[in-house]
Amino acid sequence: MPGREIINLQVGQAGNQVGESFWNALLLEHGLDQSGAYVGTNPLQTARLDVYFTEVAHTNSQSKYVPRSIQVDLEAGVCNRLKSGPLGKLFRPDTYVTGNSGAGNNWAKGFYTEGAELVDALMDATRLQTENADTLQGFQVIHSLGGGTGSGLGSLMLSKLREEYPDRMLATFSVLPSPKVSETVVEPYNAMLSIHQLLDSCDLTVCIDNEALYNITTGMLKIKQPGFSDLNGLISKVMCGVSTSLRFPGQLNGDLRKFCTNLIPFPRLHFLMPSYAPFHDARTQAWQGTSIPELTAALFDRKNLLVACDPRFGRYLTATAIFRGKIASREAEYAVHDLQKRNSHNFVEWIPDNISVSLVSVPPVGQKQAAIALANSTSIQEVFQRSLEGFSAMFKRRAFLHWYTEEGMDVMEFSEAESNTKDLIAEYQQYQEASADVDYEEEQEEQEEEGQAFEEEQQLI
Ligand SMILES: Nc1nc2c(ncn2[C@@H]2O[C@H](COP(=O)(O)OP(=O)(O)OP(=O)(O)O)[C@@H](O)[C@H]2O)c(=O)[nH]1
Ligand SMILES: [Mg+2]
Repeated sequence: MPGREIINLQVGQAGNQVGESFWNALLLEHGLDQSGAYVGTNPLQTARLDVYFTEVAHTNSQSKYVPRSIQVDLEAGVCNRLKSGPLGKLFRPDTYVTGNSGAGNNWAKGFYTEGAELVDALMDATRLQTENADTLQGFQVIHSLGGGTGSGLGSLMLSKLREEYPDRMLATFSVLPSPKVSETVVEPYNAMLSIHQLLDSCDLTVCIDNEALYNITTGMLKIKQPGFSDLNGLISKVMCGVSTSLRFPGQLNGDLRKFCTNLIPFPRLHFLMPSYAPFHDARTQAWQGTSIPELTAALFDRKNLLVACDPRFGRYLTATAIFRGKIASREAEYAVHDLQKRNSHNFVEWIPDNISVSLVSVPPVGQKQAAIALANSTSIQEVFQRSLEGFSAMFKRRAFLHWYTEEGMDVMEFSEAESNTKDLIAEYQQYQEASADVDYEEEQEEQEEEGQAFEEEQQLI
């Protein structure tokens, strides 16, 4: 039986702020008010509410739906704002886990010192949630990679979850730092130390790049000085979009495991890039294309990606496109396959049928139709390259390292993170260049034969 419940964990400032935006959007889509009471009319809204919500008896006649979510931060400020904000009554009070120091943008504090002190409480809160789940499918983590808590404690938490729930799926929505949005100089350190962990300790990472969000808000949406709420509005659209197949009945990729099966051909290459269309310009009320082929073209266009890289310079290993609203499935399938045919050099030919298409009749609130894609493209190496350059420039001179070593971290871990990221970039490049002509088995045999010949030669000598 496929798994059902997902537990959301939002960690650190970005995690909780993005999380608030995500839950707000989810409430609207499922016809729930801000206290979790159902006020909608469409039965599709309630069919799979149990994926993200626990139903609790509220009054005699009505239930309340409580998010299956844990809110974590090493300082209490952001969580306190959440508690006293419009969603204050939504979350269970015992699902907040906070410290009082913060990690001061230091990954080592999040992973080794301050965070390590909070992680047991965090796992206790998680256990309370898992014990109430019938068939848990897995966890989703929302965090940033540039600070100290979401990145460091987020990584520690993932390794603990992997240890305790080895057969459950672990997905992350990870916000990558950009100098256009933040001025903290050590962010490339924190990001790369996190990527080093994410490679092993989770199954799927949806990459959300503040650089791309900044470009979309200032360029396409013409917002002069975008704030986090502008960026988070875009993230929640995408989070709702990619989770539609988990939240509405009868969908392709209906649980996290199927998602991974179809999108992740190699376990390390699990960093996915989301895209969305149409982006809506609130001021001009302009729509960025309405026909299905236009929506489809936008999904595979660099401008609509939430990751700052250019897919034209890489190749798609896999992708999934989700269309929302009243859209004919034949038309959607045709548009996607037509695009793929016309740009076949951008898709690896050794994974046939590597784009899946699904349809959800419920559109996002306030829109008639929309489309979302999640792609596994080798061009994402550009993002890792950007982090690596920022990292290596400082690491060469050992700049700012004392902040980390003072927390007991070994410099070796920095070197390992650097070489692991270099390897990852090389792996993407290798699959980008791989063609279907090579017979893998033959290649393996040849290599073995060569090896044997070499050994025999050695023996003769
Ligand atoms: N998109 C988005 N990015 C954010 C938000 N808040 C912070 N960031 C980014 O996240 C990074 C900083 O991480 P935070 O999430 O603030 O840090 P933290 O996890 O709370 O860790 P510490 O405060 O260092 O303990 C920077 O790259 C910021 O630009 C947010 O609400 N939305
Ligand atoms: Mg913080």
